Amino acid sequence: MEKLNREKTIGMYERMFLARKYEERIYFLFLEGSMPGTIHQSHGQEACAVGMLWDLGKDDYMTSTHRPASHCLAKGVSVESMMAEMFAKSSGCCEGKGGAMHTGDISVGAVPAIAIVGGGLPVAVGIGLSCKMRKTKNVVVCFFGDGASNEGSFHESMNAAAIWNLPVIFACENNLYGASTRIDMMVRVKHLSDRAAAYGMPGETVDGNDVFAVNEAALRAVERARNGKGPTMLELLTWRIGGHSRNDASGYRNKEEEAAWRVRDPLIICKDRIINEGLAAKDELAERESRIEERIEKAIEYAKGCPDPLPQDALKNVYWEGGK
Ligand SMILES: Cc1ncc(C[n+]2csc(CCOP(=O)(O)OP(=O)(O)O)c2C)c(N)n1
Ligand SMILES: [Mg+2]
Repeated sequence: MEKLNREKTIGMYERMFLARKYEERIYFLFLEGSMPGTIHQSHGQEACAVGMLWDLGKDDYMTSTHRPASHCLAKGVSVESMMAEMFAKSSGCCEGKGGAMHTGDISVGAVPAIAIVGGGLPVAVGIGLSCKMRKTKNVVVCFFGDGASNEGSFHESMNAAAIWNLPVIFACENNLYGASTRIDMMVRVKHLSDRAAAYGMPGETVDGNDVFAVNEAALRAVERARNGKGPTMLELLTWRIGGHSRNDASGYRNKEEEAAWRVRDPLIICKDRIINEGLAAKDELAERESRIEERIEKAIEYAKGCPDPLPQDALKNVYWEGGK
């Protein structure tokens, strides 16, 4: 096992903790009825987001899904602008028009999330083509779920990225379910990463709850992409702690399954390693955690106090036929 860098390791832990607490607070705010819309949450999948995106720059891109909170926070979208978006405020990262399923901020390379399952894949390929044509050396990380890997857009996008040798990293978060349907009812390959071979690109299955394993695989894939060696597919094995969406009690998963994944919580795995390797003591981490919790509470207060969007701005930044 490689020796860990203190600053980076603690930074990755803090980012995962931020995403976890953000999602926990959103859950309660949502149940309270203070937020409009719906939610698909990413608790349990934080290591995929943070491990994949930690080493990217603002000029590198990320496309996300209907479950975008961890991805966006990991790419550097501010918690304040995300919170304001959740309250549908004009200071939200999408001016209050996107909501939970469409968060993003292009100024940090987070393409506003695309909630159509499989919809982000061709967009990522288009961005990859643009990077290649402009010779920018930037890369695109494209997140999608196991369910999305059965969409036609997955196959077409993988093939296009391969034949054009594009700097795209296909990051499949295999959380074993597409809504309530278990993966083994939907595919006959052992590993979703086996599908990469069909398009002539490397594919790897990684422990998606171990931020270090994800990050090592991401660094290999990013290096290939930056050096003109083309796309990679990474299958990140993970598990969502919550239900599919707001009203899902996950009755299709059993207690044993839940217990087995709970002990593999990505935050616990990361924290244990930080402590075991002596990078930080428990007290230091607790202090850092409480600063993050304070920041989230402040973001909630800030968001609640922001103005609502103006009716006359309803069509601003909306592209429609006949619009300007
Ligand atoms: C094209 C399309 N079909 C169906 C839906 C409804 N839907 C939203 S999420 C989802 C399941 C997606 O599963 P997966 O890709 O594994 O992502 P996960 O929810 O597990 O993160 C479905 C069917 C949709 N948004 N888009
Ligand atoms: Mg899934």
